[in-house]
Amino acid sequence: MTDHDSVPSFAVMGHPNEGKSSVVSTLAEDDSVRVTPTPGETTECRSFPVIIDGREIIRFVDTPGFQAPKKTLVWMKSYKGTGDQIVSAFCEANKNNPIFSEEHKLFTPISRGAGIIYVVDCSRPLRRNDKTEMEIFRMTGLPRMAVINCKTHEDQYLSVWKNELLKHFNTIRIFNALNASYAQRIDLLESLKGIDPDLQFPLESVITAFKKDWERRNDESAEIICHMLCRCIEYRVSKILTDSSKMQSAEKNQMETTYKNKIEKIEKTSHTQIKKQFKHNIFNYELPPQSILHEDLFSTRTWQVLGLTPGQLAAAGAFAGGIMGAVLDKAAAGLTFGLFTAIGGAVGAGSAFFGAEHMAHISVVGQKIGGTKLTVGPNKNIQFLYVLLDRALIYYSHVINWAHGRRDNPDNLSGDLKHTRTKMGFSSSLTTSQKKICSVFFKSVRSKDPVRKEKSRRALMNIIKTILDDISSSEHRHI
Ligand SMILES: Nc1nc2c(ncn2[C@@H]2O[C@H](COP(=O)(O)OP(=O)(O)OP(=O)(O)O)[C@@H](O)[C@H]2O)c(=O)[nH]1
Ligand SMILES: [Mg+2]
Repeated sequence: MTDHDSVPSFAVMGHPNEGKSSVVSTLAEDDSVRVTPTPGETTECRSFPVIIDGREIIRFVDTPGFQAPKKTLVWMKSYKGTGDQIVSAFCEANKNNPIFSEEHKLFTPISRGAGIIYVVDCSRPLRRNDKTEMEIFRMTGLPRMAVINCKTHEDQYLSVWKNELLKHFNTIRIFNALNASYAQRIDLLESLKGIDPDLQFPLESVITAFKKDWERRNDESAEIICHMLCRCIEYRVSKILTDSSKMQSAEKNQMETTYKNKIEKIEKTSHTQIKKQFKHNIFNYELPPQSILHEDLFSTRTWQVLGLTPGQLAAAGAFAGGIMGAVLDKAAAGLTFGLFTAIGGAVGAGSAFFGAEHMAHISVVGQKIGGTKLTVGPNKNIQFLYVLLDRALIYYSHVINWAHGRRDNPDNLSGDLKHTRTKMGFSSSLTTSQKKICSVFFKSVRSKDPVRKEKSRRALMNIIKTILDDISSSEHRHI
C-alpha cells in the first residue's frame, strides 16, 4: 500500500514493548530509532524513510503500542458504516477522545494508506489482549503481515501463536530485529509483496534499489579495503641517526612503535569507513566478545589464526628470495659493528613484536652527510597482506550482520578460539589463481610502474568484491 505520495509505507504496530521500534530500526537501517526496555517508550508515530540516491523509496512508521484494545474492538464491532472506511471513521470519531488517544495516533498512518506490520513476541504465552489486537487488525480489512520477533529462544508457545495468527493474517514471517541479516531483510520485503497486489510493482522497485545500493556499498568497501592494503604494504618509517653507534634502544623501539601505530591507524580508519557504508552512525559497533579482531593486528594469536598456513604460503612462493627476514640494504656494508648490533637488536625486537614472524624489513638505506638513515618497513612478508585482508573481511562480515535494532553486544556467534590453531580467515580458502593475483598485487604495490600497479590493484579489487558478495548472501556469521 502506498501513502498519498506513492512511496510504499508500512506502519509497524502491536503491543507495547514487543520490539516494534527494533524492527523499524533494522528495516530502515536507522540506529536513531528509540529502543528501550521500558514499555510505552514510543509515544508518537514517527516515519523512518529509506533514502537511496537522494530519493525516498520506502518508509516505515514506528507507532505506540495499543492502550485500549478491548474498547477499540467494541467500538469497531458497533461500527455501522462501510467496512473499508472503518479505520478513517475510527480516527474521525475519536480524534479528541482521551480513551483512544494512543489508538487514534497509531491508526492515523494506516488511515492514510500505510500497510500493517504487526510485531509479536511469540516466546511468551498468548494472552487475551493479543487475540483482541489481532481481531482489530482483521476488522480493518487492510493489507497486513504478522512478524514474529521472538525475544528469547523459548518456542513452546510458537504453535499456539501461529494458529491464532493464521486466523487473522495471510502472511506470517519470522524476523528477528536483533539478528536479521541483509538477506533476511530482502526476504521480508519479498513477502510484503504478497499482502496486496498493488504492492507488487512498487516493492519490486524497492527491492531492486536495495540490491543496487548494497552492490554500491560492496564496491565502495572493496575500494576501501584495497586502498588500506596498498597504504599498509607501502608504509615505511625512516629516521636519520646522527651518531649511529649511540643509537639507543628507546629510539629503536620508538621507530617500531611509530610503524605499528601508523599501520593500526590506517587499518582502523578503513574499518570506520566500512562501518559508515552500512549506516552505523550512532552506536559504537561492538565486536562479538570472542572475535579474533579483539586481538592486536601484530599479535601471535592473530597470525596463528589468520592468513595462510605455512604450506599455503610455500605453495604461493612466499618464501622465495628470503623475503621473510630483516634485510640489510647493501648500503649497510661497511657499517660499524655498533650500528650493526643496533640493527640486529631492532630486528630482534621486531620479531617479538610481529609475533615471531620476522616480518619487519629494517634497512639502512644510505649514509648521508651527518647521519645514517634507518628505515622500518615496508613489510615484505606476504602474510601481512593476508592477515590484513582477513581482518578487513571479518570486520565487514560483522558490520553487515549487525542489525540496526540491536543495542547490546551480539550473541557469542563463534566458538572458543583460544586454543585453535586452524586458519579461520577467508584468505586460507582462496583459490590458487586468486592467491597468485594477491602475490602479483603484493609485489606491484611498491612498483614504480603505475600501469602495472593499477592493473594488479584492479585484479585484487575483483577478488575482494566477489568475497564481499559471497559474505552478503551467506547466513554464515564469521569469527
Ligand atoms: N532479546 C531480545 N530483545 C529484544 C528483541 N526485540 C526487541 N528487544 C528488546 O525489547 C525491548 C523493547 O524493544 P522496542 O523495540 O523498544 O519495543 P517497542 O515495541 O517499540 O516498545 P514500545 O515503544 O515501548 O511500545 C528493548 O530493550 C529491545 O532491545 C529481540 O528480538 N530479542
Ligand atoms: Mg517503540
